[in-house]
Order: sequence, then structure tokens, then C-alpha cells
Amino acid sequence: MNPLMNDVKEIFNLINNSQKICITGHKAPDGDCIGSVMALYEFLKSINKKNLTVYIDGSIPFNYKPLVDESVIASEYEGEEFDLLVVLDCSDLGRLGKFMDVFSHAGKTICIDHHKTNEGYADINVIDSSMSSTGELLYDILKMFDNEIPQQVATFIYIAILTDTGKFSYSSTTGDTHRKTAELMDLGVDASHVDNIVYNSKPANVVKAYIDCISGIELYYKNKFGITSITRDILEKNNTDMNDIDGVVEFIRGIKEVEVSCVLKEYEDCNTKVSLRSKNNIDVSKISEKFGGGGHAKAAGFEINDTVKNSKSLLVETFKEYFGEK
Ligand SMILES: [Mn+2]
Repeated sequence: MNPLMNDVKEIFNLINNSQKICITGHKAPDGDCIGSVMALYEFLKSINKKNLTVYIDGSIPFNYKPLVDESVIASEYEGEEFDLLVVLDCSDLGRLGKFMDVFSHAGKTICIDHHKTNEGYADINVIDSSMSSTGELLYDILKMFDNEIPQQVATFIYIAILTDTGKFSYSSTTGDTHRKTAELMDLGVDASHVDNIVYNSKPANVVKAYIDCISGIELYYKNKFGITSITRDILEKNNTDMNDIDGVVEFIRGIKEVEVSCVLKEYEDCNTKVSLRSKNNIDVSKISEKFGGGGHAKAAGFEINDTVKNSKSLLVETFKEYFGEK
């Protein structure tokens, strides 16, 4: 029997026996988080679950807004109690951000995730780091319910997989990923429509901010390490949001010689979020764990309570061990 089956049976039971259900994911949501959370929300609605609450800490990036009914996402937690909390795509409780308190106000908790650094903080944990995305894992689970998967649910799952695999290009993409994607398309997903909304829709001010970030790229260690920053200055100048700037770290990784790319996001004077991407053999999740973060071998991150400038020095110094002299 599928080892997942016991957990899934328990998940079915909990969902069936719970009235008030809360769904949430990690802060500063990406496509996998938004897609998974909204897919589960729509699925539970389709099986007549009425009392549903969705929390996400952070704004929905502009390119997902046309696909998401934001009126169902609550922006503040007011101490409510829930029968059941389902946390998606969130490697540790800290990443729930301002909704962390909800965790201790739920009768039962379920965690569904694909981050290998996830240690399993819920009552039931379905964690599979072989999955390309939480969306792909959630799809496996939803398929085990004896209910049809509505087109809208399929579309959200598709968005989660599409974005977390970098359009089916990362090494986490498997034959199974493609087979499941084919099933999703048979359920009515319009891939070209989704592509236009998610990828071909950048407003000019966001592109200008992106150009500012790209023009700040610095290369070290014979171009093997590339780093830039998304500063509050850049965001203010271009009247845009941190969550709207996407793909900078992937752009740097696109440079032929680059082995590791890094983007520093300046949230506050002394709060910098670090995103790391690796091209080949360097496991950036191990490096991130040393700094209290986590993620995947080729995509990971952490936070530093220091300025962007100091964080940059620290990162460059950290990679000396891997790449030698500057
Ligand atoms: Mn993910």
C-alpha cells in the first residue's frame, strides 16, 4: 500500500469531522504557496465544507491577483479557534509570520510540504522532498479523495507546479510531475492562459525596478558567485512592492559561469532576506541551515539581522570556502 495512504486516511477523517477549518502557507507567498492554499480552499468548498478561513502573511504578487479571489484571504488574526489547521509549503513555523499564533489555536494540525529541511511540526505531517512542489504532493492527496477535482482546483495545482519547477525546468521535475500535469490539463487547465497571466503581465514600473536590481549585479570568484540587492530605495523609486519583484536570482543563475546566485532583499534597515540558487553541486540548503534558514539543495534562503551592505560582505566571505580567492 502507498505509505501515504494512512496519513491521507487520517487527513480525510480530520477534514470530515471538522467544522471550522483554517488553511495557511508561508509568508511572502510564492506561486506554490498561493496555488496550494487556494487549491485546497476550492477543493474543500467543492466537498461542501462551509466554515473555511484562509490566512497568508504578505501581499499576493500582482501576477497572481487575476487568478485569486483575495476577498477570501484574511489579513489579520483575531484569536479565533479552529477545529483543524492545514499548513502548506511552509518549512517551519516561523515562516507563518504574523499567523504563527494560529498554530496553537487549532484542535488538530496538518502539514503538507516538500521542503527537505521540514522537521514535521504538526500532528500529521506529509512531507516529501522528492516532490517538485507542494502543489504536486497536494494533488496526490486530493486524488485519493473519492471526489472529482474541479477545473479551478486543477488550475491552482497547475500554477503551484508550474512556478515551483521554473516552468518544468528544475531538476525536481520528474516524469511523474509531467504525467500529473497532463492529468491537470485533461481536467481543463488552460496552460496558455495561465502563462500569459503569470509570466507575460509585468507592469512597466515592476520591470524598471527589475532592471535596477539587475544593473546592481556583482560577480565574484571568477564569476562563479553572483549577487545583487533589492533595496527599499529601488522599490520606492519605482513605486513597487518587494513581493512583485520576481526572477532576479534566477536571472543571475542564468549567467554561464555562475554556480551560485544570491539576492539580498532589504526588508528593514537591519533585516535582510537572502535567496540562494545553485546550478550544480553546491547544496545551498546546508549553507542556509547554518544561518537558521532552509529550503532545497538548489534553492534556499535565510534571514540576517543586519544591513544589506554587511550581509553582502558576509555572503561573499561565506562562499570563499567554496570558490577560493576573489
Ligand atoms: Mn514550494
